[in-house]
Amino acid sequence: MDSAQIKQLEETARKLRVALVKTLHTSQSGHTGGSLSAIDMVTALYFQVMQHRPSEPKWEGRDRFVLCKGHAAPAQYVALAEAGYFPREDLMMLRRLGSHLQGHPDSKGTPGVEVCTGSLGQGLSMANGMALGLRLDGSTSRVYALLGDGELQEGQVWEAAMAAGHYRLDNLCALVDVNRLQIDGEVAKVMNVEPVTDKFRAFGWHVLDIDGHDMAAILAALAEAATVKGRPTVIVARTVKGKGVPFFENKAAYHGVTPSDEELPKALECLGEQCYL
Ligand SMILES: Cc1ncc(C[n+]2csc(CCOP(=O)(O)OP(=O)(O)O)c2C)c(N)n1
Repeated sequence: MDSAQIKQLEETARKLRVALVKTLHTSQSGHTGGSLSAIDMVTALYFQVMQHRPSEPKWEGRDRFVLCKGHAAPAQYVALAEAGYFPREDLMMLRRLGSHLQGHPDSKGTPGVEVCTGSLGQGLSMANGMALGLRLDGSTSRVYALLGDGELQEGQVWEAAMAAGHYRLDNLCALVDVNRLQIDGEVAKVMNVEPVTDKFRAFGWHVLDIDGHDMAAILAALAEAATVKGRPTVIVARTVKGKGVPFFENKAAYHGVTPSDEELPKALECLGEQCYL
């Protein structure tokens, strides 16, 4: 992958952040910080790494994506819209009654969403099931599961981590968005989950530790994960909550607070975009 292709993906990530900020401003409800921190990984997956067909969401040969930290649904929605799963205008219906874009991913409503998530801790178990099923079918499809670091406080995550190691699920790649903040403050203070890398290694995983906003590093890690045999891979991605809008960055307060009328133009300007409101 040359530098022009990486620049192109970085531009896609910027566009997704712009769409995200506009979407959350319109809905006035939803999760800003943890969506922005995950955008670079989501971009790499949907626009470079995953095999998928927006015009045929249930295509058998697709790779599967599980948004374990389901509250970051807007990050997935802007990627799905940009990829062509549904019209971009639908984003303006986020969290509206009757809309297919619920506050957390709904596989019954939204094309491209594999499973319902939002209750933290359950996603990796579902990803395990998908990976086992694909292996039984002799499929070459891969499963990608995106978790939050606060989510690692859920005990079920570690049962799933143990099972994935036990069953040697090398078609599974977990990505942990380590933005160091959860809903009510610092993960380290609420209940420390570090050292995350050592924990996954102890459960038999291949472990990579990267800067989750470095597109080249994300792509290299995902490429390495696809070559690992006999073990699942976890990419521990160090990120910034609210990434891209400096006055949202590293602030737990912006976990579930959306951009106000005053903040919208400033946020868009930070993202290199004019505001025409
Ligand atoms: C089982 C469960 N408990 C509580 C919540 C409420 N909740 C939503 S987001 C969140 C914090 C999650 O922190 P983290 O995984 O670090 O997410 P991020 O910072 O990446 O947004 C909590 C506790 C939930 N969705 N599910």
